[in-house]
Amino acid sequence: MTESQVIKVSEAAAKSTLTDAQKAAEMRAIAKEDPEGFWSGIAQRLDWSKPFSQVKDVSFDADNLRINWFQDGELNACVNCLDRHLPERADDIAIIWEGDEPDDDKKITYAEALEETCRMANVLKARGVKKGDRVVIYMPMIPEAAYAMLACARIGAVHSVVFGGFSPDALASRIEDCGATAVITADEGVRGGKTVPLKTNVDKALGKTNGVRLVLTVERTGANVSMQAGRDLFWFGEARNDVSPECPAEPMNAEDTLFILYTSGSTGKPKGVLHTTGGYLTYVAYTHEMVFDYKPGEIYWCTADVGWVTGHSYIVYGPLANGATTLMFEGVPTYPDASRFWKVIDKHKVNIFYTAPTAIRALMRERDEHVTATTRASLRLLGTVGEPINPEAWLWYYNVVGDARCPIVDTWWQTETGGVLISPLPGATDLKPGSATLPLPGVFPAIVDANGKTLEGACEGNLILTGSWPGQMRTVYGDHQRFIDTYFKTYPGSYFTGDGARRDEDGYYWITGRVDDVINVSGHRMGTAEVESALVSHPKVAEAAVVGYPHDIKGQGIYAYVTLMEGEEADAGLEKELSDHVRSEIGPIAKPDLLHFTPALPKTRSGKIMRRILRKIAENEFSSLGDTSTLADPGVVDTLIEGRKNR
Ligand code: 6R9
Repeated sequence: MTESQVIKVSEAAAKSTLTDAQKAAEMRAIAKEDPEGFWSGIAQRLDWSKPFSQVKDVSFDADNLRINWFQDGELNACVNCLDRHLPERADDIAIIWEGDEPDDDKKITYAEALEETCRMANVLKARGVKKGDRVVIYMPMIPEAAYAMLACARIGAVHSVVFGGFSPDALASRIEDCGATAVITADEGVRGGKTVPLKTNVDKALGKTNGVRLVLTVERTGANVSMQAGRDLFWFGEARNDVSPECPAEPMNAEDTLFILYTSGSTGKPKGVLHTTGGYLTYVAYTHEMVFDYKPGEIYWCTADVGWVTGHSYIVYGPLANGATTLMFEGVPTYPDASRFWKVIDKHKVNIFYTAPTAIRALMRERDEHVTATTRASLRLLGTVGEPINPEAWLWYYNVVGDARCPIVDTWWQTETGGVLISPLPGATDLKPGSATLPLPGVFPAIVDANGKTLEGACEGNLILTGSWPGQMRTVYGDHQRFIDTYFKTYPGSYFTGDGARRDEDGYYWITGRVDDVINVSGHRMGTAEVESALVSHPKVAEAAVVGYPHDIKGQGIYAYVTLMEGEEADAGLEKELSDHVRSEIGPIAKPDLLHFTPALPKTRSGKIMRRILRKIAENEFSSLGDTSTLADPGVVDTLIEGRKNR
């Protein structure tokens, strides 16, 4: 496979009606010449209760940072996702829910989704939750998770969804950081035939933090969970039927906060990425239609979890703002067996399917019969997100899953960007396996070298964005300085993505991965510092250094170097103990894939750990360690290499 392989969409899109190249080129030109006119036009796709008079007020200057879009406009995100569709589509399906067990599913119309959302909003209101209050949502993939998000949006409360796989400790620190007063959860989650004790985890988390006055618990399994009088409320059994099915929507300013979502950065503490209402909703509605070429009546399925940004933007807000039918899947790709995705596609006649490279790689290892036993006849477009996709996985997805007739949109974006920034436009962009291709109209990336010099033509360096787009994050909740320092200081005047990228002679972008201390495990971001601080919080650990290394399925695996306290013995028992410790501190996704006990770490004379060397050793690249002369004790390197070879 060479990168020069180009897949022409004319063949790929034989059975589809897609964006034409001419229209895409015109949009790019307008966005460049008249960005304000361009975005003002795009924003008209939403219903504004008060129109905006100014499109944007933006400065990327770190000393005078301003990011405002549609600033004096007013709208409500929930109204835009639900109410406004009722005249035309009250009985159309908003959400197809596919449960963990293949015979468990249901369809929810727009009218039903609105009623459930209003009821939930009324329960929150009755318990004193008001505009600006923070509500943590810790839910499995059930429709009530979407109602919970939209109910918050309806009354102006700020939701912060915490992935159901996070531990009680990780949940507590997020509740604490955003000062949440309410939590919406379920008795248990169900995934891959196993249950997850969500309510019990909430109880444990609330033992460590104050301020939460309401825990609303949706009965998913009916398991026996403990309920604290005065604080805890069951949804079906108590709250839902006591409130009105109607609830007025709070008019929100375009720049009022819609949600906070925690993501890993290069320090130990996850950051609360904050998105506002008007710009975010405009951007996700626009990109959902452009990137997925969404046509009314089509069935669209994004396999992400609502705990991640992909679930926010492309399961809930984008599709619903467009009046689409969005499929929500509770389970995992391999339960009951590895054909589940393809069977669900046939069962619900899915037209557009969006998943992660890690899932594709895992399913590619299974026999192709799992795929070929299904028709997938309804499919016309495939998408990926979360990490670079290797060309082998791309081609398998294209040829086997898509029968060489569905274009693939490889969408590059981040929690911070709110929506997709770089992606093919299906029908308009020729595809190259492994490349996210070109920026969307209205998006202006550049590649710079380490000194900040903008590189032209074909080149490789760090990826920045030179101008704003409406879906951009506005701040780190509670730490605006961290926002400025992280994104706007490295390359003055531009937003720094933290990613490396290459641009080829056709102007196509190839994302090469993170250039900071963040690793991408199965498409989930993990800060190395977070895992390190979990490890050193164990009493037997003296020091830890964590790096990423190539992993066949996960993309990157977590490689942890650990030095023990004097007198402690490294053995398999302790290895498991430390793994379990990280799991309970953060969650299963942070569990090290490889634990390497070492008597010492490579340090400079000033005591800085040389991660470059640790990365190379983890990658088994012993011959290219680079300069080791600044190490306080160069002998450490030989010990580390010996240790690596014995793994
Ligand atoms: C949406 C999402 C963001 C990081 C990002 C980059 C990596 C995402 C990618 C991709 C190559 C793609 N990433 N999509 N790398 N090609 N199509 O994943 O958000 O969880 O914040 O992760 O993921 O490294 O910086 P988030």
